[in-house]
Amino acid sequence: MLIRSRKPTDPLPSAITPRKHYLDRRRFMVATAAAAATTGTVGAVGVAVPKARARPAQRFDPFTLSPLSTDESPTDYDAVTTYNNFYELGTDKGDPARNADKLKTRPWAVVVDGLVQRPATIAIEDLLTRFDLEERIYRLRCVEAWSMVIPWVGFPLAALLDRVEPLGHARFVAFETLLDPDRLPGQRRPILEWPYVEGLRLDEAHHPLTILAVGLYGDVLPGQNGAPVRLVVPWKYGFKSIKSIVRISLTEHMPPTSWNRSAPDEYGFYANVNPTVDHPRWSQRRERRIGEFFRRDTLMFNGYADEVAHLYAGMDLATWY
Ligand SMILES: Nc1nc2c(c(=O)[nH]1)N[C@H]1C(S)=C(S)[C@@H](COP(=O)(O)O)O[C@H]1N2
Ligand SMILES: [Mo]
Repeated sequence: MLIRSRKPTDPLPSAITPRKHYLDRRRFMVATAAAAATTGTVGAVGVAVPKARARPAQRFDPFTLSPLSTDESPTDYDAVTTYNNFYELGTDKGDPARNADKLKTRPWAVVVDGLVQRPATIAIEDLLTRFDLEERIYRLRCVEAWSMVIPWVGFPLAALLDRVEPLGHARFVAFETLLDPDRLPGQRRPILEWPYVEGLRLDEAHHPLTILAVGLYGDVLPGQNGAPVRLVVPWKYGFKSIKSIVRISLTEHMPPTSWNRSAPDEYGFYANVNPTVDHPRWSQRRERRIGEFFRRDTLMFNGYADEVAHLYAGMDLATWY
């Protein structure tokens, strides 16, 4: 285990380091980590080596451990970074790691716009510092037919939304992945309508478990996991957690989502983890935790019911799947 974690009760780094030095140091670390991440590796025979083996030298440090973290063991780094879904980098689970060197993450900016008082275009290098966003470790479960526990480095999406001041009639948040077939060659094939898009209700987006991740295992995010910044919504099926984001827009109406658009009978807008609602083509009762032999029962809201069930009070979750 490579995480130097901090107990929630420990002082924040900002409380023990003069503020300016702390921010300068953070800016430095993120920038050098980013630079390291763009250098790909090619093996002796010219075959691209999965990025999982090329861990960047620079790491996010220091950080606090979010009290929302599970104490279950994190899934091995190699599994987290070589068993992925990222159709813009290939449809096989191993493709994203093999093709991640195509995804250049510089230059990169995230636009935050729509129904907000203060729209912003944020260079990725400035994402944490521009609004003084505090990154933490969030050790969260994620589930699909398989499941993992991933120690993300991220910050609450709510913190970013607060800074741009949503207008009163904003009710949803729409997300968009980079559209660039050179950097995401899977976009040359019409598997989905590109760019990949996702959405949340504004109250879901404000929930403290909804984070924007910029790293995992203390490293800068690898391309296959959605570099340089991706959403993580741990009580929903994996496809809601959109990768490699370039736009976040506040809207009045429910935005389209890629999988709902492509197969509306199979994928709803909400996609809350729900073992009692079968996918039309398979049961969603059980999951295989990567690294374990026996399958385990999938839990309502992926085990986060205490934290999020109130968001859906009064809704029929078989209708709103
Ligand atoms: N842009 C984009 N985001 C995406 C996907 C994708 O194909 N494109 N796949 C989704 C799916 S189906 C899953 S299960 C998760 C996987 O995230 P991970 O590889 O970090 O575990 O990413 C989600 N985000
Ligand atoms: Mo998925």
